[in-house]
Amino acid sequence: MISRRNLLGSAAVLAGATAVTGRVQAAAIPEAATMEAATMQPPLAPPQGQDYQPVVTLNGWTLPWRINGDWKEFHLVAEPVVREIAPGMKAHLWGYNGQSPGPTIECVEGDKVRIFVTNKLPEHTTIHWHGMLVPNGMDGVGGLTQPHIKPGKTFVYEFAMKKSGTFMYHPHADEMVQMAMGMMGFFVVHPRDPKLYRVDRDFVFLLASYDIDPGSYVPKIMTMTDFNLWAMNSRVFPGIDPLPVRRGDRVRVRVGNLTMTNHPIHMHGYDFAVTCTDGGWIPETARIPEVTTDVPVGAMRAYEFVADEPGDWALHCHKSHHTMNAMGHEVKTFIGVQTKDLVKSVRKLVPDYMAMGNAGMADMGEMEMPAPDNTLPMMTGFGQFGPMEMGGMFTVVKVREGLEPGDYRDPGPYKNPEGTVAYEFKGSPTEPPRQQGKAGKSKVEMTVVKPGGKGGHGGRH
Ligand SMILES: [Cu+2]
Repeated sequence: MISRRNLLGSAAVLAGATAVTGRVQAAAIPEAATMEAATMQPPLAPPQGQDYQPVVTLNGWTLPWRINGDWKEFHLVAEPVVREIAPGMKAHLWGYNGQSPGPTIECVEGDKVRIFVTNKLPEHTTIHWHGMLVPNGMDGVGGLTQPHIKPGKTFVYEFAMKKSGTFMYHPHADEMVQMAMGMMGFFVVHPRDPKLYRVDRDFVFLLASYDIDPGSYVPKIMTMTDFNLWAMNSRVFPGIDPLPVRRGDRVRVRVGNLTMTNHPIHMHGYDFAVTCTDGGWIPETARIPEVTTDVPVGAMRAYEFVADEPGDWALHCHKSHHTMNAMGHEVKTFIGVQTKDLVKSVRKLVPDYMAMGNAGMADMGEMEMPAPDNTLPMMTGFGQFGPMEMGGMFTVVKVREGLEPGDYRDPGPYKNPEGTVAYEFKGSPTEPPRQQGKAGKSKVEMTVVKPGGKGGHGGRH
């Protein structure tokens, strides 16, 4: 028989035990894994008793965890890092565990997660778990929901995964600086039912932008819109990993945007449907077919397709300035300008001077322009058919027959079946005369209307 006193007693013991469990176990900090490489690391297989298709982080990795009782424990270290943005350029950023972005955190709906965050930055920080449903005091807003994590200190975040989905983490302390410096990471929560929303390949990346002057290493943190490096996982083309996919795979691509502008992410070769946002899964009846999905600032989109058409399919931001590197926006437009005489006179002062751009800028894709150290060419990269004239947020989905599950190595350029590549016309060289419509026969007449004297806006120009 349980007396009232006993009942109270055991409840107190239970409550005490829970508290003690939390504090005592949190006293032992798990080892913090760190990553030197800026290339895609193999996905981490689910632990025993759990089943999901692990995600793959472009040019990134997944944070190992340890099981402690019924908690999954992770350790993030906020610290200065050196990130290779693409071969030939390194940036001095802030990130987590040796890289920017930080490692991807992966777990399962219902998991209890304890995340240790050690601050090795020169200033305080916090971590906000973007999109995740957490107790208010775990939300990571410095000053509002917790004291800041001072340099040298470690804080502990503890929460249960209330729902599956696509999330990210980033500081909520001196945010403008810390995100401009590269502090961000992906957070994926898999459904408890392993069959729900299952795909064969699941890729993740975060969009970031940096403003790094040619020849320098540190991003200019005050830049608001005029960035010169548009990055996927703090990498730019041609440094971004391709997405190798086996023909027939169901594929998910998850994108988060932590830049200061929207990015219409466009993929060639397929139509797809957005299936998940940072707010949750989209019901099948509400999905619409698209080939471009706009990823707003501070938002995430996951889209899916079945890879039934082999090839090398471009995947990029559709803002054409975002597929360029180290772009100076003060460059003058020279299209149509006769620069010959100008070049002669400038060469008297600067012997190496070259005029570029009077027939477009494609020639920049081919040539190796002299540039300061640690500077990437504006448009670059070579494909099997020539220069690609790209940079920034651009990569390639490589759909191939018979890739092994879990094989994410670059399969090289696509071998197009004979007779399926656009080709040069080599028939009769004489073009038939261009047909002219009715309007073409008579001279087009234009009436120029001069601004009238009564007000308006033309008078003084
Ligand atoms: Cu963009």
